[in-house]
Amino acid sequence: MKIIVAGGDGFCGWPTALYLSKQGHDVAIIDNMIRREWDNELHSNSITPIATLEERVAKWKELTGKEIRTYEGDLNHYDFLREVLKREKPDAFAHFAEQRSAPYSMIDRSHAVFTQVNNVAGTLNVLYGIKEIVPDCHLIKLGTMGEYGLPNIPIEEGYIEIEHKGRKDVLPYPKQPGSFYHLSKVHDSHNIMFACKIWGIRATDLNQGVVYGLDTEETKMDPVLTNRLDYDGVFGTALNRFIIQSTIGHDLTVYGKGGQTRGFLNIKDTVRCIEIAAENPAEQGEFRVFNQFTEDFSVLELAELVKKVAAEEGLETAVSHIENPRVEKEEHFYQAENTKLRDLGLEPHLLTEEVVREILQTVVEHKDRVIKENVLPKVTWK
Ligand code: NAD
Ligand code: USQ
Repeated sequence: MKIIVAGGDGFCGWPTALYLSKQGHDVAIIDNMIRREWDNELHSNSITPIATLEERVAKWKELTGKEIRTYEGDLNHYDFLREVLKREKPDAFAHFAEQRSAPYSMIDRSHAVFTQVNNVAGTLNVLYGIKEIVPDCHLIKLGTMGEYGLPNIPIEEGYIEIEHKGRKDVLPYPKQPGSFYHLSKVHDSHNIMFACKIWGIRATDLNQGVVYGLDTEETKMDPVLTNRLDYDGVFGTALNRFIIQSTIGHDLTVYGKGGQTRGFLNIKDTVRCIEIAAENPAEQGEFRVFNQFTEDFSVLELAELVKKVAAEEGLETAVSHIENPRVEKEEHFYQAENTKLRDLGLEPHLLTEEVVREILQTVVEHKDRVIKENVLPKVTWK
């Protein structure tokens, strides 16, 4: 298949582009490199040194003979997007290209506005581009489990059957997101659902949980193919942050009680889920939702797991309950469905001590790159 990976220079998009290329798909990347600019803005960095996109795709070609075409530009420059769609005529458009940090979206008014404009308008442009140029193209959109929030009932995959005043209907599952970033994903979902209904676009919304790990078989082939890995208080995510904190002797930063429970998955499963979605496209006019995570954990469980593995590796570290910079529930019910991707063939890489050890051993090599002032969270929700 011809597949565009938008956001293909990022943490999830880069390994996905490589994996799809290895599987024999014809891949092109769109990215405006803004994630690298946010590192400059925040005086932060990826703990792993990362090559430029040009160096990355050149190395991939040298090692495998496979070409990944690249287009540097912004989804919000519609003329640029149209030209890429006309040239590529993709069968599928895997859309990772958004501002994805909840704390970044909560810095101040301008970061909240930027996040929603970048994400919501970008996706709207993609929808118009598909309608206008490649109406049969399957949109595979990265959403988030955080769209649902934390209801006191089980979370379904996208839709719920409701009986109200004697009548029944299947309706979009209620959304209670917890940041202006997570809200941007809800707005995207509504726009995509509407576009499917009125224009017959085919779309899959992948409500992804928190992704951990950094390597896939492909990114490990050469240091130039190394993936980025964030650890700072803005872009770093729970398990990855804890592992990196343990390598520099920092206390593991559990926010508040640590009973916050989320769905998680290994980056190795992210790339496979995109392949599964692409190879089993939604029907014309269908707005399909898959919950893309493999296991759920509380953040305290993850911190305890990292502490144990780190100790076995000779790294003494403590779990610290620091004041929660977010407004969120710290103890709550959590039960979410995730059968649709498994039914289509996903075989999860589950989280074991061995997996934590492997990530830890990789990041420990780069621990001198950690900018220590960036580890504690500085952005608050209030
Ligand atoms: P990332 O920031 O590492 O990558 C996103 C890429 O998109 C970056 O390379 C950035 O330069 C590019 N980009 C952003 N806006 C763009 C625009 N307007 N035009 C062109 N390129 C643009 O993020 P990631 O962790 O790889 O996440 C990818 C997607 O997956 C996001 O949509 C995110 O919301 C979703 N997701 C991520 C996680 C996670 O734990 N990382 C979990 C669930 C969902
Ligand atoms: N947390 C801690 N300590 C930390 C970091 C986080 O206790 O050092 C807690 C947070 O308070 C939160 C939970 O861990 O309760 C998850 O936070 P996170 O920063 O790991 O993830 P989140 O902000 O939810 O965002 C990440 C990605 C985002 C994606 C989302 C999936 O950055 O792009 O959409 O995970 S989900 O959480 O399912 O919405």
